[in-house]
Amino acid sequence: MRRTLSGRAIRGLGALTVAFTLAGTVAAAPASAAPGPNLKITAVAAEGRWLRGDTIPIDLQVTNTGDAPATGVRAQGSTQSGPYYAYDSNSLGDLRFDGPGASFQPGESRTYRLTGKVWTTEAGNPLVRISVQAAADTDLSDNTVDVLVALVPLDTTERVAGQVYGDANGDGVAGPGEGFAGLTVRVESFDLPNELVTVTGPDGRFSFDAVPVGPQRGLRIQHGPDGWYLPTYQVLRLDGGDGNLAVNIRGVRPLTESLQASIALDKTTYTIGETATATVTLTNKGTRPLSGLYATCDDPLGFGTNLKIPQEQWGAFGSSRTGALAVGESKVFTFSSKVPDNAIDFGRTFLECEFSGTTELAGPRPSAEGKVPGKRGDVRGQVWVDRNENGTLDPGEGLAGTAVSLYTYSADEQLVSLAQTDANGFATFVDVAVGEYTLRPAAPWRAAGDPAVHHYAAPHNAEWKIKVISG
Ligand SMILES: [Ca+2]
Ligand SMILES: [Ca+2]
Ligand SMILES: [Ca+2]
Repeated sequence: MRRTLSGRAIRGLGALTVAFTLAGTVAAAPASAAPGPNLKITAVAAEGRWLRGDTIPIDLQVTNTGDAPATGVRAQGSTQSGPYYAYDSNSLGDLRFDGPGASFQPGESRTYRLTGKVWTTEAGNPLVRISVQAAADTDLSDNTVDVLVALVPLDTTERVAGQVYGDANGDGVAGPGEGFAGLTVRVESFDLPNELVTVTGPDGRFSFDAVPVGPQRGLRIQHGPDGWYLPTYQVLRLDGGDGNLAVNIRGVRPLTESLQASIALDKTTYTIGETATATVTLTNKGTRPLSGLYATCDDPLGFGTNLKIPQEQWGAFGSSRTGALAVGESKVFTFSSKVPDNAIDFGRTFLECEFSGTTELAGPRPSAEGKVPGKRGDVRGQVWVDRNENGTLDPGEGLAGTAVSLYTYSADEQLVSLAQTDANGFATFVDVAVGEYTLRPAAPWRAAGDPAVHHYAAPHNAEWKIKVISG
């Protein structure tokens, strides 16, 4: 049995959110059912405001209404009319047409969620025919179902409205006087015929009456007043519903303005394996209570040199992200942590933490370090001059026969080692403790950029290359 969808039925669909199973859901049982397996299928597209590019599910139920097991059960779908619905055959699971097929006992019923997408911009709605088959099905009239996938019509538009504001009192909502007036707001998308532009009113509000639907419409906001962190771009989904009538763009002051954070270590020098004690102090120096605060202590360079603080030791400031500080309140944390083995290869250990908030931006990132002395070695590198001014080190650009000095990387810059470059500009400082240094060539030369020499033990060591200029 085959049924087709009439034009009148399509026009009568009306509401977009409704999808229909149009045929085959109820098949009259034969007057005298023959013995054997008899599969029956029903299917319906999930409700939703579906756009091109969305993953659109179709739920199908397969039942063996016969009196014998059904074997070799497979399903497939095809688009009968309208834009092509490309489905993922893996989503059919054991019903996959290219698989061995599933089995259904008499009376057994299972549901499957087929997923697919419509990419084409052809108008209309896909009519998808889904059929199941089994060996020796006694009645084929109920093995096929046509499903209409109702898409949001391409010419649909939607109102987009919102408010841009600076949340001065930190309560998460736009209060009186917090709106940012006079900011340009744009809706951008590669497939829009022209960019839509407006300007926020005195209370920071903006609106666009009719923006064409699309899964990703960019909303771009002009930068806010100085000192405010304002999200200047966000992606909106426009599906013709009313989901974008209150697009609130919240600006915040940087958390560094209110949260003061410091880290101190109990010693300046550690031996490997020793336990270091760190004291972390947080103070709310601002004019409003802070909440949703949390700490993240990491090892940004990935060298394994940093002290590890288990997240649970932060209490509310840990993974629950519920740390709070009243105005003027301080909290002091004390942690003990073993100096990691890797620290000796770099000559230092660190504790670096970033403090942030669930509704805050740009928090403080304090750090502290301790020396972990012991390893020494030669450190080799090259001094070069960009003679052809092409920005790269070319053959013959090493600076030959020049004295170079290595100084400590510290305010008092103490001389550590001296060396002389060879014919190709290479120099080796012999038996130097691992650590951070500054290189200074003899006059008239000076470093053109960063004069840092990072001297690490193997296997972390690397040759330095420092470009110099005259004068
Ligand atoms: Ca059947
Ligand atoms: Ca507010
Ligand atoms: Ca060059």
